[in-house]
Amino acid sequence: MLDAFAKVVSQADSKGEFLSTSQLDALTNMVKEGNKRLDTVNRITSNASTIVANAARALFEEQPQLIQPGGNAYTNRRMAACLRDMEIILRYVTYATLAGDASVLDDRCLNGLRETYQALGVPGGSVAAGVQKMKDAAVSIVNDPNGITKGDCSALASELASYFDRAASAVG
Ligand code: PEB
Repeated sequence: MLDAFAKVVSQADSKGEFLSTSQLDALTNMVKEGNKRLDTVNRITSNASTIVANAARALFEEQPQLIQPGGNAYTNRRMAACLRDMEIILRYVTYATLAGDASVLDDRCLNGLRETYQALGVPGGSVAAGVQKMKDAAVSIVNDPNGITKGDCSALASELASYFDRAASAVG
C-alpha cells in the first residue's frame, strides 16, 4: 500500500535516482491543495450511509430482478451483503482519495473481487452499476458549493471519479 509520496520514493529508489523536479512539483501541489483533499474525504465519509443507501435504491429500481425471488439481493442476508459490499468499496475509495494513490484500493479491495463475484454468482455488471451511482452522488456532494470556501476542485473531483471507475471496471 502506497500513498502519493511513498509511490515516487519507491519509483525513484528503484532507479537509484533522486526525486525529479516534476515529481517534487506534483507533491508540492498536493500539499498546497491538501485541505481540499481532506474536505473531499470528510464530505464523503460523513455522507457514506446516504451515498450507499441511495445508490442501492436506484440500482434496485433499475434492476428490480435483483430483489425478486432468486435475485442476488433477495433475502435480508443477501441484501445486507450487497449494502455492505457497496460500503466497503466506498470506504476504500475514500482511502485512495486520501492517499492520492489507488494502490490501497487495488491491493485490499479489488484484487480478486471479480473472481469472488463469479464464484458467488453475483453479477459484476450490477455491482459496477451500483458503484457508478455512488460515484455520481459522491462527486456531486464534493462539488456542492454550500458551506465551504469556494475554489477549483475539478482535478480532485476527477481523481475521485477515477477511483470509482477503477472499482467499477474491476468487477463489471
Ligand atoms: C466481497 N461479497 C460477498 C462475499 C465476499 C464479498 C467475500 C462472500 C462472503 C459474504 O457473504 O460475506 N468482501 C466483499 C468485498 C471485500 C470483502 C468487496 C473487500 C475487501 O472482503 N448482490 C447484489 C448486488 C451486489 C450484491 C448486485 C451491489 O444483488 C452483492 C451489491 N455480495 C453480494 C451478495 C453477496 C455478496 C457476498 C448478494 C452474498 C452472496 C451469497 O451468499 O449468495
